[in-house]
Amino acid sequence: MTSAGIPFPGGNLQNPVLLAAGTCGFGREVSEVVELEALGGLVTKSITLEPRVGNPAPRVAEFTGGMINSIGLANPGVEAVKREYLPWIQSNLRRARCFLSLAGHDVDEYIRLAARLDDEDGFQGFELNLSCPNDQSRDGAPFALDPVAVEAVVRGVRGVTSRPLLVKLAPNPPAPREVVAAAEAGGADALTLVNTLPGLLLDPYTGAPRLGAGRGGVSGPALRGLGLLRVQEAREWTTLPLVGVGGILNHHHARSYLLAGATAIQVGTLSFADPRGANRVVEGLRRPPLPSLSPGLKT
Ligand code: RRO
Repeated sequence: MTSAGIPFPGGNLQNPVLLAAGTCGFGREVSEVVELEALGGLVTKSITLEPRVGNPAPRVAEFTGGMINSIGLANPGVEAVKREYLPWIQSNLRRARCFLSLAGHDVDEYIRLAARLDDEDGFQGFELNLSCPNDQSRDGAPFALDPVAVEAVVRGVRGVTSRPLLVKLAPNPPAPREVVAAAEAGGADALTLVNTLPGLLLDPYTGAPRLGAGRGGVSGPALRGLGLLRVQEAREWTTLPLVGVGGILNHHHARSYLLAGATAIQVGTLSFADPRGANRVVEGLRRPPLPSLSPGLKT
């Protein structure tokens, strides 16, 4: 990190720590507890063309290694975001960068979303969410598992905006290298690795799913090893900036992602347990590493 910040699509980041999509609403919702302007930035809840009510409760459940969610893309829809949320972002975020997360049923929906938002002010770029494990479009198979679908969405959106495009990928594609190549071929400016991993928690006595929707997406420490692997291997395959996300609880974990080749990192699950956790990661990264302690450090 230089005093001028970290080069990143859409403008330098003041530090490499962003809030992950779906964990901070549109910024305003968390602004009384999180010091947003001390962060590198945030990614909003995924936005769809029409409002979505989301899945039945409970939508989140904890387990020893993290948590599982099935929010079901609950969001107010693009027109309400323009009317009710973007003005706040525009007047309140100066130093922190903002990326709008977009999600759709098909290529056309992503294109229409980007086109409707492109002329608005207050944000730097888009994060295309191609990897929601809780969307039943395409028979529940996220775009990010299929290189052909990834390239089609990214190329389609690239055709309607010159803003930076981050592309959020899944942790479990059958052919990870092909997916990375497809996102790059379509015109991605950066890759966000990774979204949550499909999973299921059951009540051990009744067998009932702990989530109202049944299955969901696993996040938190259980995901960190896979997230790091996806970042490190992507670093071998592309020169695009990478944003690492998955199980970051502290600055040690953030450092691991940066050493694996990420330019920036996102904090997600941590914020639910500790809303100021991302601010603490920023503060921890400012302190010099302690190499003499690191060999025995269990992170
Ligand atoms: O809303 C969700 O259920 C959700 C989304 Br869009 C996503 O990308 N990842 C996730 O774990 N949950």
